[in-house]
Order: sequence, then C-alpha cells, then structure tokens
Amino acid sequence: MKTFMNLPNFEEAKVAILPVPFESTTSYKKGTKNAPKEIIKASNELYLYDPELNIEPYKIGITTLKEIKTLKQLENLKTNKFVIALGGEHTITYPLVKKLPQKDLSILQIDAHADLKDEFDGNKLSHACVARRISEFNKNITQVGVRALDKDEHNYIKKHKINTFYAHNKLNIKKIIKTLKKNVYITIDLDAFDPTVIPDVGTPEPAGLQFKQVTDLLKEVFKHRNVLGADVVELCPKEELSSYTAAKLVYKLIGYKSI
Ligand SMILES: [Mn+2]
Repeated sequence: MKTFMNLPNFEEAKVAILPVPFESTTSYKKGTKNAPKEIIKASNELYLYDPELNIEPYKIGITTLKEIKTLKQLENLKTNKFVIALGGEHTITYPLVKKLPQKDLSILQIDAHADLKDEFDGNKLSHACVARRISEFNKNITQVGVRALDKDEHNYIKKHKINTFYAHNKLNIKKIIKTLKKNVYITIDLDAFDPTVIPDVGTPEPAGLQFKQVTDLLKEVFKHRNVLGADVVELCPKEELSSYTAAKLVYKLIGYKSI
C-alpha cells in the first residue's frame, strides 16, 4: 500500500496514519472498505504548505502504519504516536476510544447521526450504535452536526446529558469547547458535512456542515484541549472530490496538531 502523501515511513514520526478498511454493518451505500486506500491516493494531490497556519504540516513527521482489518487488532494496537485512523465504518471508533484512559476524556463526535441506537439490524456493534456503546463506559460525549436520529435517541441524549449540538442551530464553537474535558478524542463521520462538500458517504444527509465550520472548530479544540487521537470514517469513495476533501481534512488535523 502507498503511504500518506507518498512520504517515506520513519521511526521518529509523531503522527501515524492508520488505514482501517473495516466494513461489516453498512446499511445503505457500500464501499467504505475502499476509503483508506482512496484517501491515501488523494493525499498525493495535497499541497505541502498550509497558508492558514503558515507551516508545512508534514514536517511534524507522518508515517503510514500497516492496515488493520479487525476490531480486536485495533484494541490491541500499541503506539506512542498521534494516530489518525482512516475508516472504514464508524464502528472502528469503539475500540479506538475504549483503549484510552477514560479519566478526563471527552469524545467529540462530528456526525449527521447520533449513533445512539441500542441495536441496529439486530447488531449491537453496528455503525449506528457506536456512540451508544461508547456511552456505556464514558458519557462525556459531545456531538456536532446531528440532524438525523430517532425519538428514542433524543430521549437518551436528554436522560444521559449527552452534549448534542444539532445542525439546525448556529454552530457555537465556544459553547462546544466548554463541554469538553481536558483530554479529547475526535471522531469525524464524513456524513456530518453537507453532501455538496462530501457527497460520497454511506448514509448521506442534507443540510450539513461546511468544511470551514469544521476546521474552525477543530482548530479551537486543538488549541484549548489535549487531543489524544482522531479518526475519519464512513467515506464511500466514488469520485475524486470526496476522497480529496477527506485527505485535506486529515492534513488539517495534522496541521492543528503541529502548532
Ligand atoms: Mn456515525
């Protein structure tokens, strides 16, 4: 497999890109198992320089790990690098969060869906249940961009004081940051974006977030909190636009981690 931005892998790199082509419970459009490969392919088109930050973020050191295909292997992965996992379906977030120390940890979930269903299609580890599974051991969850959920999920949010910022309200970055504890894990389901920004996702949903809204939020999170890791999930690659935009988002994460 090619590496992110075609950079040579090296031991001392601070950031690790982890391809996770895991697809087992997709319910609508299929193909997210091809996402890591397509994001990495698109990453070769990125400019090295980031004018917003006035740096070349790749200089922090980026290495691309060998792909991981099972949830068990994900849970057992040991590395001291800042890992950005490329899904695959949203289920992969569960082992990635579970292995972290939960004390003072918040999960920032940028997503069109609440993913708080107890089960979906008879499966408790469905992509539509990932936040629910995480909430069973850590309820410090902040959701941004949500616009598709059941009444039951809404009741769960109220009952367990999940911090859900719906897409129909104006994005209030200050308010979002206030809900986050000292340490933060970031999971970005690409369906959070408006489908005009990233059309190729497993379960597209209209009236979503713009690219700059998300990067403005991420920039503030990295500035004010200690981010332990991140994932970018649910791309269902078809055209270059979506894969390239996902790659750009990953590079923005690396940039914000660098400053
Ligand atoms: Mn999701």
